[in-house]
Amino acid sequence: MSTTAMSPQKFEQALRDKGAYYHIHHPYHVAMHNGRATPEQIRGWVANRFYYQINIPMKDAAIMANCPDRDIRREWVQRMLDHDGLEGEDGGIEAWLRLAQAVGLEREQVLSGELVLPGVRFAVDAYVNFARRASWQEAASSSLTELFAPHIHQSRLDSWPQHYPWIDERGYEYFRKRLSEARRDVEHGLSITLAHYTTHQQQQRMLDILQFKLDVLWSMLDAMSMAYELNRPPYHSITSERVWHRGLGV
Ligand code: AHQ
Repeated sequence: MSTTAMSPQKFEQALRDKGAYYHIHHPYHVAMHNGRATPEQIRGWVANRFYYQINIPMKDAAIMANCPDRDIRREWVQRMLDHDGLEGEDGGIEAWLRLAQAVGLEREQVLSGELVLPGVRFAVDAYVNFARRASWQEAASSSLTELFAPHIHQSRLDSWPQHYPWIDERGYEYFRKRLSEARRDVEHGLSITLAHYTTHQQQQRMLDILQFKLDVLWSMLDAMSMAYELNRPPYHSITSERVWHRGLGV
């Protein structure tokens, strides 16, 4: 087993090869892509992914709080603004709420967090807590699942309108918005990553960090599969009520 460091080119390719485990390949996502998702499964996905979306700015703020480099912070702050918006510019969280309304969810219900499944909450919280306690470089590099994000956003824009005519197309603005934002994020995240991980051991650590983030995304869809495909939401054998803990702090 080689213990010499990979060249930056080989290291980047090793990161890109992790795309094999991206959640675009998860059966839940494949069903949505192929038009086999029910309205309840689409709505469940949108309401649960909202918890991920509103936590991204807090994750990015945690990275900035740990980062002493002004030039890095000046660039990283854009990610928070992309989601939280600016004066006169809605931002991604607002766009996601428009997606929620476009699939037939009530804005207030999504904001309440009552539909967020425990498994989704734990996965997202694991990501945010990792960003809070890891070095800013490791937390920044964990965003590199976005290497694969433009493809997944484009795949939704290509397939959902034809499969789900009942979804108001104005809701797709978020996916269009992320096509360019994700590409810009990846450029910055990749430059930080290729500069930071230079030894064999560090590079193996980064591959493990990326796998952790892939696990976060995959586990979210596993929780949704249990609830919305297998009809086994938490406590389903005891009650049909949504009795699990909440606390979406928007
Ligand atoms: O909409 C997404 C987004 O804003 C981000 C930020 C980034 C990060 O900092 O980890 N990751 C990410 C992702 C978004 N959308 C996901 C999707 O499937 O729509 C993909 C996800 C990612 O690949 O990490």
